[in-house]
Amino acid sequence: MNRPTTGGFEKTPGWLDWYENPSRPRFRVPPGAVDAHCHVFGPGARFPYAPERKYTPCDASKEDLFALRDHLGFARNVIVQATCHGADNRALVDACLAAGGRARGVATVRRSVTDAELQALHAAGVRGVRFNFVKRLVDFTPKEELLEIAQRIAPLGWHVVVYFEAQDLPQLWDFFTALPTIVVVDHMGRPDVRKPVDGPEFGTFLRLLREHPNIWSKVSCPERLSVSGPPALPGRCGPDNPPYADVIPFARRVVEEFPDRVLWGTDWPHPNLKDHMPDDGLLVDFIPHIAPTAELQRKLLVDNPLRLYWPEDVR
Ligand code: 0GY
Repeated sequence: MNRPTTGGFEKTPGWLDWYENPSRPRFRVPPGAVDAHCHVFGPGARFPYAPERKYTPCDASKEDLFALRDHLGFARNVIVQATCHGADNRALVDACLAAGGRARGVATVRRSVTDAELQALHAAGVRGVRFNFVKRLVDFTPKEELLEIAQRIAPLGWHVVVYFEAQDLPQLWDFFTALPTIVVVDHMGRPDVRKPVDGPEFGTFLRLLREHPNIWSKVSCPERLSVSGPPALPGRCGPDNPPYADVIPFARRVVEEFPDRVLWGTDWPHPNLKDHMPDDGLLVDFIPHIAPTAELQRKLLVDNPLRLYWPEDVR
């Protein structure tokens, strides 16, 4: 992969660049596997970062994303619009078009989006919109505006991806459960993994999925959720030395209880990590710890993302 560039923008202080030489994972993903949560950033010189952004990343180009896809053994990507590009989806669309059918997208749109613009996004491969409730990442958008967007994208067969933090779920519950589409929760609703997996906070999240069969979850971002961090000896990562061990019980619970409604992604290039940048190969080695059987792995990595993003390829 190339060295990260910045395209004339000044990176947020302390910004960690993505890992240049990820290890080759020991775990072999099944044929047709999808990395269902990743981003492209810029390059800023061609696709400038949005004026309203809360951080300025290093560039993370489509070429680098596709090289990572091939290195890790994935067949396809789902590229999620990152907040540093606001509602300007040009970098996302460019990457989807360049992928030759091997990438789909999740866009950010405003209420002002036209039907023609939605159609153009669909033609490029967009299949969802993302609503972000993480306060350090975005300014507030009124719920009625989001609901209006959801009602407009529903007839296209798109879904809504939501990103929020665990403590905010109770106040967002009514809004999420009123959405007229499939709803995909990013990173298990960001549980505090110091709290018990059987405790009330994660219990609320599990209840959301139990009571609402249209709600799915990404079991991604152990590196973001972990307090224990990566293993001390990454080279010896294995059954007795798993990566991000404190996240495993949470992700495994979700995979085992909702095997047909889970997705997994690298989250490359890992925005806003200040202490530690994960080796993406190690992230892939996390998968068998949360999806311990071949059947669970196939659902998580192939069947579920295909149903949502490439339904025309489901046999
Ligand atoms: C992620 C997580 C983060 C950022 C964004 O769009 C974004 O800027 O999603 C974060 O900072 O937690 O999924 O990429």
